[in-house]
Amino acid sequence: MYFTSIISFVIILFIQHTYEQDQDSVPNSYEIREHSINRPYPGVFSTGSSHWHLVGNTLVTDRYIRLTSDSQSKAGGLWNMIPVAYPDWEMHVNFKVHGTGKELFGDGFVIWYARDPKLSGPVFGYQDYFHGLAIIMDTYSNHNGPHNHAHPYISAMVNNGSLHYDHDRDGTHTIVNGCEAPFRGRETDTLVAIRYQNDRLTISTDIEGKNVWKECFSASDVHLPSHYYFGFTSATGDLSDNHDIISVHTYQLETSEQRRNEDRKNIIPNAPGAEAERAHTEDPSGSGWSALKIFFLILFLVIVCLGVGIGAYYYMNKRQYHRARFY
Ligand SMILES: [Ca+2]
Repeated sequence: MYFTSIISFVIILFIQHTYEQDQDSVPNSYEIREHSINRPYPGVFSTGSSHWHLVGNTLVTDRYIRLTSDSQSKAGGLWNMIPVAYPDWEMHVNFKVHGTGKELFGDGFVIWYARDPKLSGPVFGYQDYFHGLAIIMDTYSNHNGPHNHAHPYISAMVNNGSLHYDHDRDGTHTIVNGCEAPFRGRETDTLVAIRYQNDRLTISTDIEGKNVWKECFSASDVHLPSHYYFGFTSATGDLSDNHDIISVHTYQLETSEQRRNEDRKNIIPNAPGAEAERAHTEDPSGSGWSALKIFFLILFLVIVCLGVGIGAYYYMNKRQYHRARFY
């Protein structure tokens, strides 16, 4: 008992020494420098000594980290290579999405808490069927019809590797929750906060230059393991935009002792409150007629069978009548 107390004391001293306490931004929390990035940016990226890695077309200037520039068919990523060992956290991301397009621009970017860093693929530059959490900052509306909404739109998706992100439906088939947030092309700073504490995910924005957080949504029953990685990816296709990360501040939040002692490493990401995945269906094209056609076909076959049956009955009766006469 005495020994564990000493160990705890040493750990507390170590935490206070290593992490800046930032009571102003998030109460009862410590900023984790290893999971934060700010100007001036580190001198090196993507080396053995750096814990921030760049993927694809990402470029760094002294003012921003640009995941994609405003040109077609670009994809880039920024990944932190130190797994998140603490269960509860809050991340503040200062970002900027802008470009020359007035009506047509896209596609947006994603903030990841994912098992496998540095991959690339079709989901805003990252792989589909991923493991973890995606906060999707979607600027282009691919989908019109039921469940559609205005863009830009912020949504969350939790995946255990089995779900497909459907761009054609803007991910509405797998969404945990979301909100409309006109963050593109703002003159003022645009920020998003992602808080994950006690299995509750809360997204807030500060995009109106008021220095106030406004809740986008909050969802309970979101289960995420520890030891995943933070990352940022974006991709352009026919449409394009600049997708810039300006700064990231990550805070370790207070965690109950019970939660601290849980084996959180092996939790399978899941969010039972999310939309049940719907099959990708094409837009209606007169499928109602096929049932009617089947009905008429069956009716026709019944009439034919009846006709044949009645005909055969009369034919047999007639033959028996003839036989009776001759013998
Ligand atoms: Ca979209």
